[in-house]
Amino acid sequence: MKASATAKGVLVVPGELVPAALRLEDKFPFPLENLSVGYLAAGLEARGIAAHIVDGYAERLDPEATARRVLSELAEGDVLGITVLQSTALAARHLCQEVRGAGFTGPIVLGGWAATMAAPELMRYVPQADLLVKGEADDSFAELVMRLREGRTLEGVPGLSWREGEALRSSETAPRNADFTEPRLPRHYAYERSEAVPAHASLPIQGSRGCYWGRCSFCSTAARYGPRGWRMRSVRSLLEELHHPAVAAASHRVFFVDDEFFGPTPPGFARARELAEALISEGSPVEFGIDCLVTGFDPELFALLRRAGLRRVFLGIEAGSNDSLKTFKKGFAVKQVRQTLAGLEALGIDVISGYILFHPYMRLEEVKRSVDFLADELHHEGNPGKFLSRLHPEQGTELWERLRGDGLLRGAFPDWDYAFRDPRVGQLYEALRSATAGLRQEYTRVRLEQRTDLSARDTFRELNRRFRETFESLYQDACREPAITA
Ligand code: B12
Ligand code: SF4
Repeated sequence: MKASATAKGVLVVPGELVPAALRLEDKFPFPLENLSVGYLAAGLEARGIAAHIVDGYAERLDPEATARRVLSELAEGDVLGITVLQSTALAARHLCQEVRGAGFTGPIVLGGWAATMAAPELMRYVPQADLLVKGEADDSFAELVMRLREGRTLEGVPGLSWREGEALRSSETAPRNADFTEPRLPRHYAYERSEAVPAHASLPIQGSRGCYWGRCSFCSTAARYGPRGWRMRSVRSLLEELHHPAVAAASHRVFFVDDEFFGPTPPGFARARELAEALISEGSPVEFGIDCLVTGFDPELFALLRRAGLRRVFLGIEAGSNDSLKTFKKGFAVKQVRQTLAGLEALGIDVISGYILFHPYMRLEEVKRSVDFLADELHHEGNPGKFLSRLHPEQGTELWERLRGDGLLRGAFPDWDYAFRDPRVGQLYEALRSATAGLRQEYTRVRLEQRTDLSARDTFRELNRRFRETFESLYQDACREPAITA
């Protein structure tokens, strides 16, 4: 594991193993560019180290194509850094196998969410990797590359783990959260070649890190940063990024990828007001979207944000049953969801809803309530697969720990799964999946035709009607089964 004195950093977002036909960002104007590698590249460049980015996800490269692209950029002696989510660990492993198979002997470094939440498991899962950095690595990755270039000791790099024989050793310097009031601006690499970004995608901006609420039981952000672990950027710094010539020229559509745009805290609400007033007084042409909690809605503030360019809000609604909301520790009830949805609709702001229909602790009645809420109150006439969305237990989250403690956790990293506490819920899920496979295929077919006409909408409506009919019948069957709790 040697880096050359002039090593560059090659940063990679792994490509999906199976090219997905319908990804979230195909339906919504989410960002495609990945800020993790954008911030790391800026950190390297600030130290005079060249950074090259290969984004297999954004470019829809499969693992083989991602590996070929990486190998065409990677010189022996460079440092390869890979950002890994739990869902992309398999693709990351595949990439490492290909790169080592092609003879690359330089350092391979893993980082990102999976590295932070499940360091030993990820290092065991990807034996080709030499090093792993936990936490925010805006500066520590550049520090690591510098030391590798100069052949200095790696001891003391914050959050670093390395191998010693079979054992995994970790630095005594814990990962540090970057100072995020006035951060170094990330490299918006996807916008350096405008044809690389689809027209409907938004440019990502991160206005804060962590989430002040920080309690939701399924959420990796809550597990990583904890309650009150929120840091916000100043308005000055946000405007600096929005005014940057490359950003201004590249996109009139921006998405704040903050987990929770307002914190939610009084300083966070005050910052949103200050930003909105600044954008309005500039006559800014930017349209933007945010993620926020249902409880963050304030009609007067949102009316101001709407004037400043707010057009869409991603709301983590998650469920249509109060019991499920309690299991998720969302801190609000279905009644507040209704009020917030009505308020946003009145202002003409689009809602993108996060929904987890099935989870391991739900009772049968909760399934029925959540299906009805999604169909009747969220006016869902899209993908029938949304009714089959289910919790993916992310390692280190409260729900993952609870499942482990209750003996319901199944599988292994990164493919964690679970048994439903009420087996009837699990059986209903499986029965629905197989009975509605045809409806989901039909939906995918129509979507891939990219039709936006009324007949496509009628087809979606009809598919949803048939889905509910099937659901009602299978739900009644499930209710007739005796309740046995696992
Ligand atoms: C915007 C977003 C999306 C967008 C855009 C993704 C993109 N291209 O960036 C869309 C909607 C497409 C998306 C999709 C998904 N997402 Co998403 N997403 C986010 C969100 C809200 C922001 C991402 C971001 O820009 N972060 C800002 C960067 C700067 O932070 P960071 O990633 O932590 O990076 C820092 C460190 O981790 C570290 N680091 C990161 N990479 C590396 C690499 C190396 C080598 C090193 C040394 C360090 C390092 O240094 C960075 C700088 O400080 C995050 C939550 C979050 N706050 O990150 C969820 C999040 C990453 N998403 C998540 C999930 C589950 C998904 C999906 C699987 C959802 C789904 N069911 O389809 C898919 C996966 C798609 C994919 N293959 O990438 C989870 C991941 C959980 C986990 N434990 O793995 C998160 C954390 C949400 C959550 N709280 O649970 N997502
Ligand atoms: S509000 Fe969002 S980011 Fe905050 S803990 Fe809940 S799910 Fe996570």
